[in-house]
Amino acid sequence: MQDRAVPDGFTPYPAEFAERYRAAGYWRGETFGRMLRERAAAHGERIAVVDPGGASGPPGREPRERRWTYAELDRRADRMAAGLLARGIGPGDRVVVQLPNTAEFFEVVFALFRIGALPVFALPAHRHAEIGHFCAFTGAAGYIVADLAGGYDYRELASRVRAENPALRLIAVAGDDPGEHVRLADIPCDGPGPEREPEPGDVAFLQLSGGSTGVPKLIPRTHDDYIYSLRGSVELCALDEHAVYLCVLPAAHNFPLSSPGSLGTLYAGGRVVLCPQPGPETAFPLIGREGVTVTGLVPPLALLWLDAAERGPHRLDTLRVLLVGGAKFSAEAARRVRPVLGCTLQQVFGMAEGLVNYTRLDDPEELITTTQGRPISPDDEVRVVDDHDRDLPDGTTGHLLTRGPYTIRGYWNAPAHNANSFTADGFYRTGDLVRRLPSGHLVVEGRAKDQINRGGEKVAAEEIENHLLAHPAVHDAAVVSMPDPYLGERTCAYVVLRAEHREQPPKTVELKRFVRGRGLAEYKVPDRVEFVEAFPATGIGKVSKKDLRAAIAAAVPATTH
Ligand code: OOB
Repeated sequence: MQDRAVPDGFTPYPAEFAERYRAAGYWRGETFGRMLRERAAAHGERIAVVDPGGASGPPGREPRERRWTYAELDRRADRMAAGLLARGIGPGDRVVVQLPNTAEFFEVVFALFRIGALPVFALPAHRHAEIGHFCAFTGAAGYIVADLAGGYDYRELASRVRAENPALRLIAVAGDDPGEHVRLADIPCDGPGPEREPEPGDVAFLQLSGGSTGVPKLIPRTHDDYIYSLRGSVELCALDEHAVYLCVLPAAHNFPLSSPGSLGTLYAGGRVVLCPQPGPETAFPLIGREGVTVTGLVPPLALLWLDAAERGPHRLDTLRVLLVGGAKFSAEAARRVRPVLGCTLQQVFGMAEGLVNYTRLDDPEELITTTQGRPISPDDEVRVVDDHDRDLPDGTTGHLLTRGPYTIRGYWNAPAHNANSFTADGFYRTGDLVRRLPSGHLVVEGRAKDQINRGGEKVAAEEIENHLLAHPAVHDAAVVSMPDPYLGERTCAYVVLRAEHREQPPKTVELKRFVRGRGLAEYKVPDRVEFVEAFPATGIGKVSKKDLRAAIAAAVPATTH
């Protein structure tokens, strides 16, 4: 257990900025623990979380619906906090949380917030390679998982991770466990709570970066900065205590968590309905039954919903706002939202590192459908620069740099990366290529970072290349995006084989199986593998990914998928 709630490796906001953000009223000294306490005091009998069941457990298990009021969530968070403390989880400890869209997610996360322990927000899709890294890199004291979800048994993963990480003091399983781990349901107790409350400037949790490096970097967010982004989002998305937010994407991801997401909805005193599966066959009946008013989707899901809504009569009339973000939403698809779903589209271009842009609800339809919005805060500083960090005029595409009241000043414990990812004066290099309109709206034009955006799921090329390089037949590997009409992009791995393997090259499926076998999230397994004798080179002899992208785009026109 650490003495200090702010762990080493956090780059604080410089004092003059912190003062300015406080003076401007952005940072109001709120914490998540107190926020829930206050909502429970103000409207304890209102429903906070609806979990229809069905997101976890063995196939065929009868879904068990849960509806928790604010008072109940508050009480559960206290009892869970007391139980976790009793089992040795203390202030400053890191706890990897990997739960599907279930009510326990909120019980656990608010308990950790109250203790001042830091949830590390893993996604259900992560496997051994990712979870092992999060545990080792953060020196995690706990790991909290579901029993079974999406046909995968997380308890086996937990056993393996425990064997490799002696620092893990607690593995807790939401659901059934035959005895190796602790059942989450057995943890809550009426023991004492934390001795001291976390401070608003403390790190509240570690979020994951989409990443462009060998391993994902971790993003420390404070209570103050994150709650400001929630308050701003709640205002721009016009949420109040009558809001009913359907959480469709994995709850731990920054978009459904905070834009305005489930935490924004709880901040507003509204109701969060958890969607166990993202498809329209599950989501549409829930929207009708629960009177959902707002939800957020990545573009491929939005397309799926639009097609389904066009096909049949559905009760979607309560839906007021559909947020779409995580990847570029095409203008053609964007124009279909209002006529087909009968609600306002709000594009959101955000990043777990901070900056979030929204189109405004009363923007003209043209801005709503063709831009990715403008920043939440008047104090979000946005620069669009050329390759030498020189500012470009509006209308010219360049690199997006940003600094502001809810954008981090550094990744967690990553000084070498920080030197590359931030300017000397603290601007975050987003790796996105954007064009700014005179209204301040941004249009995302592309990406300079070495990443593939697979329908909102980010794949760092280097990470996959490293796994491919571990194969005995692979001499070199370069992973690039290829166009796809549904996901926007998919991954293509170009591979140069070792000379002795060229006669009998491994099959594509074999390489995919190999990567999968290294314990990677399924969305990172290359969609396509191309064998080449050598890579095209740039003028200075580096692999020209631009040429590789052009080659695969020509070979696989977007429409053939
Ligand atoms: C969201 O967060 P991350 O951290 O998974 O990914 C951030 C990156 C951005 O840098 C950009 O490359 C891309 O995702 N992105 C978009 C986009 N929204 C995100 N690219 C084009 N158009 C958009 N609308 O993805 C995220 C976090 C909070 C809210 C929404 C999305």
